[in-house]
Amino acid sequence: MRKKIALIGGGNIGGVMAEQLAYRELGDVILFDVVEGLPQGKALDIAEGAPLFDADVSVKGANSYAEIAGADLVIITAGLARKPGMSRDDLLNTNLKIMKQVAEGVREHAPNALVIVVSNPLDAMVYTFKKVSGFPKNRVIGMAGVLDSARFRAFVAWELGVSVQDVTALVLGGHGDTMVPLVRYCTVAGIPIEKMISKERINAIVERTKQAGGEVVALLKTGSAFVSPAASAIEMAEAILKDKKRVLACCCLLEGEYGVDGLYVGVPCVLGANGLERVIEVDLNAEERKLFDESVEHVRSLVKQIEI
Ligand code: TXD
Repeated sequence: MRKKIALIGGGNIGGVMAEQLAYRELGDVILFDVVEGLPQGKALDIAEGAPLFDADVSVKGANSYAEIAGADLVIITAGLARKPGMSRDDLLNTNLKIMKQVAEGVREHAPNALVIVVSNPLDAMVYTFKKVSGFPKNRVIGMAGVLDSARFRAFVAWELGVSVQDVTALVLGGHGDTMVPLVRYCTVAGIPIEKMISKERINAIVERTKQAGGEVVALLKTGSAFVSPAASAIEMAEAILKDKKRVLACCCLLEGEYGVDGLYVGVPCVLGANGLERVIEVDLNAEERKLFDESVEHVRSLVKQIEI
């Protein structure tokens, strides 16, 4: 029996996820959006391409939450994306209203689903979904660290002219300018990058990682990155759907871990069939701890603006 995956938001990221999830036969896809015809048109287009990937899955579009009934996994991208000159935080008020509506729809029609939140500002949106839905913390996880870590890995691989496959990296903290790429834990086939790249180049790579989202927004001008975010959400979805116990940087509800209580923050965790299976606490030196705490405080200030 194939899993049922509901994508709430049929825009740029939602469309790419629907295509990738279907063609990799990760489950039957319901693409939901408030715009009439948009999810139905994208779903029909993707479904008609399925024979080219030997993909025997159902892909449907929907404008009614009733059609997500019983979904096993829900991935939420509903909300506005940034335009040039905007920060992720600028999306808070608009996307907060949308997220509350989405949380109510998912709570009513897919009460047992595992949920991956993608919408920005991510740390505040996943917190909002958790509060409104009342779902347990293992079933509500935010996607940001997988994308930020992928960007960090790509920049390191390009710097060294090595395979991206051999670069591992972790980016912790909030999904914004205060994110914390952990240089000490970044390796190429186990070799610390500090033994392969100069300090100034590492600093440049760290800065580019933090600004990578804005770099794409400035080039696209009409929206934000969508292929790599879609791929990142699918990395998390696959870990859950296949019970892979992946160790990934995800936005999780901390209840004492890292000295944080009651906030969603990006940390390493184990993802499997039960969603968030456990948070992994890595040692942070004084400098890393300071940067992490600063990032947590930024998340806290954002969440303080939310009334639920
Ligand atoms: O790493 C990350 N987490 C970020 C997330 C990476 C990149 C993009 N990030 C955020 O994801 C971005 O800032 C947005 O907040 C979301 C979705 O980005 P996307 O590029 O997919 O935005 P689009 O193309 O505008 O799609 C959003 C869709 C659009 O089709 C709207 O009609 C729909 O959301 N929408 C709704 N769907 C359901 N319910 C409601 N209320 C609703 N309102 C709008």
